[in-house]
Amino acid sequence: MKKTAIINDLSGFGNCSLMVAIPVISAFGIEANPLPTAILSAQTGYDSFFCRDLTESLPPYIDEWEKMGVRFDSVLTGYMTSEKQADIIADFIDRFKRDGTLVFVDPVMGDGGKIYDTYSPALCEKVKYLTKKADIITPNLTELCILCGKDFEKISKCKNLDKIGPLASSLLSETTKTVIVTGIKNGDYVCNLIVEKSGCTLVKSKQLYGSFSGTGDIFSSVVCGAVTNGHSAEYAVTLAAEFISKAIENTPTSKNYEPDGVNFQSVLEVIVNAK
Ligand code: PXL
Repeated sequence: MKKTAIINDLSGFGNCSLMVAIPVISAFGIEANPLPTAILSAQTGYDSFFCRDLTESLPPYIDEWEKMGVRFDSVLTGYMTSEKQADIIADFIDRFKRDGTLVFVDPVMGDGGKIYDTYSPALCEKVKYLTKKADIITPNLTELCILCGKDFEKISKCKNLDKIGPLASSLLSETTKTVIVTGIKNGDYVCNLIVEKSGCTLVKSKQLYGSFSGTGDIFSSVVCGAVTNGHSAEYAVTLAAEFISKAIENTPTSKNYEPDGVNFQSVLEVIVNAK
């Protein structure tokens, strides 16, 4: 059985991070091995939440995995709580990346032009450093602008998407072969742009009402699962967009922002049937 190390927090409510990554990766028929970075009563978009950072627990946890001699087909990272944690995750990648191990870094730092309150400029720098170790990165437009030092307002105002491709391709390297810019709003559509050395591919979906916690984590988990199973980035992104659209259709809400996230549990068969 293939194995993916999932480095993320466990939030009790919000349908995000490990709460989505474990079931989604499992639906691909891949063993989902969690490395929990923090526990939260609910994700940070709720008015109140408890958070216990697990940074100090990571080194002995990782050492045990190393002693077991486990090998991963892929590694997926997401939200992180501190600079020290980012350093430990970078070291984890150096220790566990073997020939054939795919590294997916979702550079979670913000959304809608805003950096999350819990992300300092120093932590964003660490995330930027971590992206350089990844085969595939999945920034949203806000995160792409942070990674490239660009102004979100200017980039997001452009009606055509011409400015985004060159920005994303500036992040390509010998290591990073694919940059997927997620959730770009364009008229009635939401677009995902896949940027590789060979060119750009745009995957368009109808824009649905609302903004939901955890959809970025669902997206990165689907991309990780599909590519780990040998599918192309385009197949993975098309599947992620379809899965998220179906989950949103199954999530009745009248709120502009829904901290509870989407009801992805009811549509997991989309992945099981496409894996
Ligand atoms: O979905 C990203 C995410 C993950 N984990 C926690 C968060 C967020 C976004 O706000 O707060 C704890």
